[in-house]
Amino acid sequence: MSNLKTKLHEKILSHRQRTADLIKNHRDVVIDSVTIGQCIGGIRDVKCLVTDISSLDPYEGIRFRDKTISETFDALPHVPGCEYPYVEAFWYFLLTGEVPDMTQTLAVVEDFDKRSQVPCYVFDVLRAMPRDTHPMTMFSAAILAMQRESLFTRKYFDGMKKTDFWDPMYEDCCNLLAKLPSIAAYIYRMKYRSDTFIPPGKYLDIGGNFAHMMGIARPYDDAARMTFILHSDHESGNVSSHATHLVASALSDAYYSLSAGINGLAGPIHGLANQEVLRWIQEAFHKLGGQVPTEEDLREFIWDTLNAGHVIPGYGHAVLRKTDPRYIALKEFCEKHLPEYDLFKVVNMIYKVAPSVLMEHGRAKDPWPNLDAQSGVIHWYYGITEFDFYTVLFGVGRAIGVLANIIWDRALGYPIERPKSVTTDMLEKWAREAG
Ligand code: NMX
Ligand code: MLT
Repeated sequence: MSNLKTKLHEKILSHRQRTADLIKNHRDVVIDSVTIGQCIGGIRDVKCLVTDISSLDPYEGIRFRDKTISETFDALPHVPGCEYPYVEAFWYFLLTGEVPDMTQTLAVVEDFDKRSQVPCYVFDVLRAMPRDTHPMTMFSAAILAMQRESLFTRKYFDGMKKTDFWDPMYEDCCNLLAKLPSIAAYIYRMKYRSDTFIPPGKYLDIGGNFAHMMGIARPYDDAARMTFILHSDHESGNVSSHATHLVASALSDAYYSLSAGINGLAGPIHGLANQEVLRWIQEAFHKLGGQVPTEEDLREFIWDTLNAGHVIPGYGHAVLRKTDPRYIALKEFCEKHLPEYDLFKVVNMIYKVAPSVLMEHGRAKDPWPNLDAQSGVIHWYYGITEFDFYTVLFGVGRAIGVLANIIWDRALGYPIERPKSVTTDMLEKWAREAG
């Protein structure tokens, strides 16, 4: 090790003790309006973000514009002959809080169709990247590459009134959102289907078009609609939403902001957990020589994972304290469309075993599954077994929520986000003063 690195390592070891002591012995000391525990511990539960797009109760789970998941699915206009609503109707609903009728919905479908053509240079950027680049890196790079298209940035530097900021932001967000399904499908087909691109269809909604471009037959269009809607928003404090909002608060445009949010989503304990769930299940199969695990096998495998110091992917949550209703909604889809599928049975078995193991382990505050525990099995069933693609599907959905939010951020003129930091010395002084 270099001198510098050795010195740094010594410093880290002694500093860790100080931080651990503050958390263990002084976590409830209040400094201004937060505790030392919140200040060091990921700002948990501090109420300092505003959004009307969705709200999250620890026991009920998500509401979109005050509607539960099933109320949302029931209220919005459905694609004729399909089980799930138009994603475009959901976008209208998230932006306005009003349920659109079919005419209003079809107007958004038509508008998105006009905005959906991806500039050729985006494909050049993707093709220039090594083919083993992670699909989330490709997705984020494609979004960032399009930043030159931003109307907001152009109009801002031309001179624009603050009350007009929302307008080009709206245009940027619609332009971006309309292109994401094509970009996602392009990445998939380039990486995993021998570079065979399927051009977008005409007069199709987002879900229908995505299934078409992926080359997957019905009812994958419904699986896509459901996936995009369920992953859209989870109030504003989660990493991808917060990162998007934070970057947008510097008046960075939608391209910069969404790319930042997608980078946050790519973390293994945030959105990337959906790929990790399938990787982990495959490891369990592998360990058992390809056999479907029994409950006992699974219990042992879960303990092995925990004892190795790893998390059980798809389980736990920073806010939720019961089974994620998005998990339930995905499970209902599986019960209808793939009830006898072995992998779905394994996912159910994990649900039966993992919470009690996590409770016995005693670390996780929430031993219940989140949506990532259930989403991958659906895509696997329809032939997308390349699980490192799953977070891109999360990302297309998440874009709907975070883009709706940053349009409203501009509309309401929220200021640049700038919390205050303190030093460990200060924390220790306040801890001493509090006794
Ligand atoms: N398996 C093992 N340990 C866990 C788990 C889990 N699934 N969940 C939490 N813990 C541990 C956590 O690592 C922490 O350990 P330590 O004391 O050593 O630091 C302890 O339990 C307390 O953590 P919590 O306060 O319960 O959870 P926190 O709010 O810090 O983190 C998650 C929330 C979601 C990051 C965490 O539950 C986790 O890592 N889950 C597994 C990964 C996952 O499914 N992420 C997806 C979340 C949803 N999404 O899509 O973003
Ligand atoms: C999300 O959908 O963003 C995740 O459940 C994580 C979160 O809400 O913190």
